[in-house]
Amino acid sequence: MSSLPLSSPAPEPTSTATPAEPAALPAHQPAAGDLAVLAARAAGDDLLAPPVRLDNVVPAPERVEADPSASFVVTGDTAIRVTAHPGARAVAEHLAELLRPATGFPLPVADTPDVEPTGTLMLTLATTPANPTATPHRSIGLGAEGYRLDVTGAEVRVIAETTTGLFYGVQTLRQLLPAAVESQTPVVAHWALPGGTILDRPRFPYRGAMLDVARHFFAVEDVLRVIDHLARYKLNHLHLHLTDDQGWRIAVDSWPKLTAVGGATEVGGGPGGHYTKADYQRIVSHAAARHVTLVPEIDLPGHTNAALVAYPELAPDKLAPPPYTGTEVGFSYVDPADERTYDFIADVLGEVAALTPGPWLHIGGDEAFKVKGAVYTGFVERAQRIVADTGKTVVGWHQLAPAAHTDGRVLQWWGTDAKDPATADAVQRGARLILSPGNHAYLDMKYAEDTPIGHDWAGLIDVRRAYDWDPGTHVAGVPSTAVLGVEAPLWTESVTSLTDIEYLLLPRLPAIAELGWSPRAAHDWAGFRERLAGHGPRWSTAGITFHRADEIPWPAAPTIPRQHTAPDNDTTSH
Ligand code: TNX
Repeated sequence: MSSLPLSSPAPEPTSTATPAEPAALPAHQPAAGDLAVLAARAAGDDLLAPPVRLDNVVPAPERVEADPSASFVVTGDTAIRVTAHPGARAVAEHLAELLRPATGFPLPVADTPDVEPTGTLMLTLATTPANPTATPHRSIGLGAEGYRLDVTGAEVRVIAETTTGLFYGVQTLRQLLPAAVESQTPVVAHWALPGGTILDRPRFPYRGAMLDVARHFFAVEDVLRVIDHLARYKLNHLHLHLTDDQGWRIAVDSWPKLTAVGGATEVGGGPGGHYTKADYQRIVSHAAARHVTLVPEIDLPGHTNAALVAYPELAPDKLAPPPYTGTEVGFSYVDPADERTYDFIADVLGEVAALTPGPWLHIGGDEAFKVKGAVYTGFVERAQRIVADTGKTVVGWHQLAPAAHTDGRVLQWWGTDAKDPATADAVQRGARLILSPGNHAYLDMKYAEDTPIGHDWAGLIDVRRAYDWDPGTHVAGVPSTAVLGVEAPLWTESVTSLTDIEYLLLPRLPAIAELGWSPRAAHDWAGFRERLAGHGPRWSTAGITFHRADEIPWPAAPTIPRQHTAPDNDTTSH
């Protein structure tokens, strides 16, 4: 990074799990006068430094045509103009909020009824009723999430058919500015964007991550921050694993003991916790503002010990089991032979559906080892009908496969051997697949033997292993047309803090994001690791923890030359 923060970036979260990221400033800070000198020098350096390359974007865009002769410089006079439309205006405000802290520029936002807004930085929604004919991008059809970005010496223009497309254009624009743009305090830098055109749209419509908030509970703020990480990489779904043996995390008014009793535990015996409906709504709206859809999971019929502790009437023997704070799986289940169980499911799914604007309800279905054969499929078929009655579409782990097909049904593949006749058969009968192969996409797997947290039952997953597979051809007998997309699950048996979450997510989450977004023709490990490397300084500057995987050629940490001998006789050179 060739720019100089004028004050320290946000502090790195600390954890023994995370190798300390070199700070942007040395521990011993230069005096104010030195800072001014260094700032001027950094600004001068930056004037000479080339801007970020136009193709240096993660996930890789569909088409990039660089114009090396042009670059646009964001200055204190830059203004954002946007098509008059509430959603488009919200994206323009989001852009301004991304750029204001580091640049210190006012970046006023104004909307306009003009078919083509004019100004310096323009976001054009091409298909508003006021603007039915403005489709200069028709050549590729940008669709529901695509965008076109044009950068010339005079202006920057993002065009899309939807506000989601505009949002993704803005995420790309953010990556094309120097890493210092991630600073939360003003930085002296040359805010250049590389010239040229990007035409971009996703390969798959479903691109997601899962956070297990049941094994360990995580505060709303932590979930919001994970959503921010998703949005950066154009991931559009957050699957929340809300219930498991160790804890029930979502308030259900008609069954209040689920949270009061079932929510008060977690792995290791901590106090657990749960989301009130207001908490959940905060998550929903933060996600919506970042074009992320929430996918709530109520895991059934297994993984239900917390529910049985709260309501023993749901247990097969009608006896309350002890609360569970270990990490075994497959021992608990709600009684499939009792009608009360289906009342419970209808109440819970009804309330969760009412809180959730997105189309999906995930009903788990994994590792119900004690509910077998026809009893299992019968249970799943009833649960699927209950989901349909809420107006939502069912998602479940691929163990749901043998049950009857129901409209729109989506299975989530978490196998490690890339073949399963029952799943292929369910796809033949109309199911679509989300790809989360345990041996590539499970972000709770360790990177390497010495990774301090995580599992290894599906093997070690370094960045290359997370990246080098093809969701379109991965499962035998499942054509790419049946693949809805990809999801990276993060189970949290050994994950106890936001720092731990970020350490496991980054840098593998962008690898999964690229598989979901970029055309297969763009798949290239050598190029990906180079592009990914530039994100290290972005995360450091933003105070985000990540694993400095040695497969990635991270740039050297920024250094500030010492101006004077330190009073403590420290002669270390920086
Ligand atoms: C398997 S994957 C599980 C989870 C565990 C995970 C740990 C799946 C659907 N079930 O219950 O947390 O392994 O990696």
